[in-house]
Amino acid sequence: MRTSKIRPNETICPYCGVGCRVTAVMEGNKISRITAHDDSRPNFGKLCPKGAYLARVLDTPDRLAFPHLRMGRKDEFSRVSWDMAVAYIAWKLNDILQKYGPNAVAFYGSGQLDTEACYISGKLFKGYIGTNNTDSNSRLCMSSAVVGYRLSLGSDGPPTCYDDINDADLFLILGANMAENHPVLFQLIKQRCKKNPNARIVVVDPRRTPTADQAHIHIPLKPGSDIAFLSGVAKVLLERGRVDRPFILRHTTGFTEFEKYLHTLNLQELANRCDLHLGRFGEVAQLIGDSKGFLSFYAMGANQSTVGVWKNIAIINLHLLTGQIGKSGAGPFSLTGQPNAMGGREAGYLSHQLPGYRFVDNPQHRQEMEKIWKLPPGSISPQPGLTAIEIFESLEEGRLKALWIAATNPAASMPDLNLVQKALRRAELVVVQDIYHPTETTLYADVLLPAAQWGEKIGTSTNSERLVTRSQKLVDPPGEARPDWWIFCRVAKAMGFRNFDYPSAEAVWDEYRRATRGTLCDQWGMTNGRLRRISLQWPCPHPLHPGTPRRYTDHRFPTPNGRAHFLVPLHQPPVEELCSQYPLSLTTGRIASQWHTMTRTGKVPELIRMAPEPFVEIHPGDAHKYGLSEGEEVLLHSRRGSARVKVRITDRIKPGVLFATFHWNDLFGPDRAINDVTLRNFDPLSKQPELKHCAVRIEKISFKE
Ligand SMILES: Nc1nc2c(c(=O)[nH]1)N[C@H]1C(S)=C(S)[C@@H](COP(=O)(O)OP(=O)(O)OC[C@H]3O[C@@H](n4cnc5c(=O)[nH]c(N)nc54)[C@H](O)[C@@H]3O)O[C@H]1N2
Ligand SMILES: Nc1nc2c(c(=O)[nH]1)N[C@H]1C(S)=C(S)[C@@H](COP(=O)(O)OP(=O)(O)OC[C@H]3O[C@@H](n4cnc5c(=O)[nH]c(N)nc54)[C@H](O)[C@@H]3O)O[C@H]1N2
Ligand code: SF4
Ligand SMILES: [Mo]
Repeated sequence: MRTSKIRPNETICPYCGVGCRVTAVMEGNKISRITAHDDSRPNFGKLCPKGAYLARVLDTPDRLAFPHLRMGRKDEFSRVSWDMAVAYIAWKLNDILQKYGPNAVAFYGSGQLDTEACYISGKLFKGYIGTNNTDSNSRLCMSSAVVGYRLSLGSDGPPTCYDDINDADLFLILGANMAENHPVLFQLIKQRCKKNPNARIVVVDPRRTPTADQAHIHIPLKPGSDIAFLSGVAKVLLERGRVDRPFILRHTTGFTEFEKYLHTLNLQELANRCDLHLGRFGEVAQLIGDSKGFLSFYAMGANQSTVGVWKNIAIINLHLLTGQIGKSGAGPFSLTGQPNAMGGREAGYLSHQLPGYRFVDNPQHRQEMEKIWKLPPGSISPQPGLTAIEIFESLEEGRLKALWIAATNPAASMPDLNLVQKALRRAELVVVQDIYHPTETTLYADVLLPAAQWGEKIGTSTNSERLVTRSQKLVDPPGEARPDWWIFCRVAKAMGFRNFDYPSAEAVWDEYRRATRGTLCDQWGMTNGRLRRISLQWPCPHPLHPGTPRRYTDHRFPTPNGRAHFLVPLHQPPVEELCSQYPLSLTTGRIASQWHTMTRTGKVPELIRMAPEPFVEIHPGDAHKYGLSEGEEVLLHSRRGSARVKVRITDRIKPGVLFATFHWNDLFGPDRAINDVTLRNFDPLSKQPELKHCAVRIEKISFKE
């Protein structure tokens, strides 16, 4: 579908990866409200409440409008000039580099930075400082999807696009609560079902979520048992001959081993592992077998697991088995969480990546980037750097000395916050670049750098369907707040590095798009002139190219032999076993009205009213067992810490399982952070932590007092 022209005052919503286009209604030089145009792709006039209330988050009393510095952590912050803040950081970093070498410093960024900022932070740290210790909150979010795509199909990046929804007749939504977290995209699915009454939605989630409410089939499996479930479905497809043998023969490898593995499985045993009736495999297999367009959407219920990569691979296996990939209406479609987690990956912001889907451990890739960055050969280290959890572990152990954090709030959003707090306290230098102060993380900083936020700067992002859109500047940032890319350049220059003189975001974009030329995520054809007018989907290899809605339509995959791979998934239950002391499984996630650690959405009264307090969902049977009543405050305890929440009794959750959100944190009072309770164990392949399960017990507060 052709994309409509970007209108004046039209920009992109800075919340979820759906990437809705929003239009600001201006009153003088202020945004008074937000609307959306019916003919603007991808949301066609639709918005969710978070996007609709965006105008409220710009002018708030806690906006960080000036750089701040303090000499000791017990001191108050003082407002300083940019020159002073930048000179201090440059001096401190250079001192640490001289004493301990480049691997004593790290950068922790975010899928909420625009591509320009992700690119420049990588150039500074990986290129000029010479450390690959630059990771992002995507490590908690998308890294299992990244590795899954790469192992199965040869490259990161979804093959699909939103238009596929209109050609699909089966939607498998696994570990994703789209009605709350990707609401506009879910509306497109619902619209499709209305138009085509034969279309079906299957939701695989241990909770009966608002998404499950609207599904034709809900599979309430045991948390962590997805691989058993997906393998069971694959086995039934094979047994019933509902597989696409010509596709498998021509376009895949590894089928023989996969088939052998399926033969060894016992369906009843799999059903027991999932805590499901045996018949459910056949029910879903039948729908997949009959489907002309099978599209699967998956998110954190798949990724945030110690077997997150294998869950991704198990989903992709179903598509390879049935040839449901590389054609319209079909394919695996990982849902991106943040507005630019896709662009960040393209810009190479994880600790093993370089721009253009390149890798630090590939000599040719390093050479190419050294040339673009005008660095002598050998400047980029071949060692993948520390990942999110490892950064905080190293900081706590004292091996890492300095951490620069931008557009993420790890003192609230990382698992096992006790570790994070100890780590930040031990660091010699903590720089936090945010749009507000205080946040849970700015409280640990030595230097605060004020960033311009959504609507206050020009910046580019890629949404879930590889659609690249340029956001416009609508208003001036407050005080001396500046775009993130500008801040990185300023410090780079103060550290004595050349090649950070960019007159504008567009100049940064030009260098970046050149860096993607000829790569799998080619954006060379997306000139500034074009992006000022329209959005484009990569690959877009030359300035007249219309962009590519769908990948792999020739069924050639970017693997050495051009074939996609069947891989035998490893099934393993969640790491932390339940025991008599911690008998309940806690899963964590989101609700529709709030965004992450609430730094923005927590300031909008209309959104707060939709869900005013932190809660825990508990099954009526469990509530009875522990003598709990609706609305009472309880403490959740794990081996690591505790959090205080209100009881919400509901049969939407399975017996033995609890659900809480990670939205409310320390700024809302003591014991509010659910990540004091969660676990830092991660998938060994993707290093993504298991935020969807830990063992807890529930305690009445009255017992304690
Ligand atoms: N309103 C709102 N929207 C958001 C966000 C937000 O903060 N608020 N954040 C954005 C971001 S960054 C992200 S990553 C996405 C996340 O979007 P989602 O992945 O949809 O969000 P979650 O609520 O974390 O988890 C999804 C579901 O996984 C289920 N689940 C837990 N364990 C398992 C399991 O073992 N198997 C299966 N199959 N399911 C399981 C949970 O019950 C939950 O319903 O949302 C984006 N959109
Ligand atoms: N228990 C549990 N924990 C989780 C998850 C879970 O499901 N359960 N999900 C994980 C996932 S998927 C994610 S993505 C993370 C999200 O966790 P975080 O990354 O911590 O999320 P936010 O609260 O959105 O933090 C973004 C920060 O950037 C600031 N900011 C906004 N715009 C800008 C900007 O333009 N520039 C700068 N410099 N700053 C800006 C905001 O004020 C805020 O402080 O949480 C993870 N943590
Ligand atoms: S669906 Fe996502 S991108 Fe669209 S308005 Fe809501 S939060 Fe913004
Ligand atoms: Mo995320």
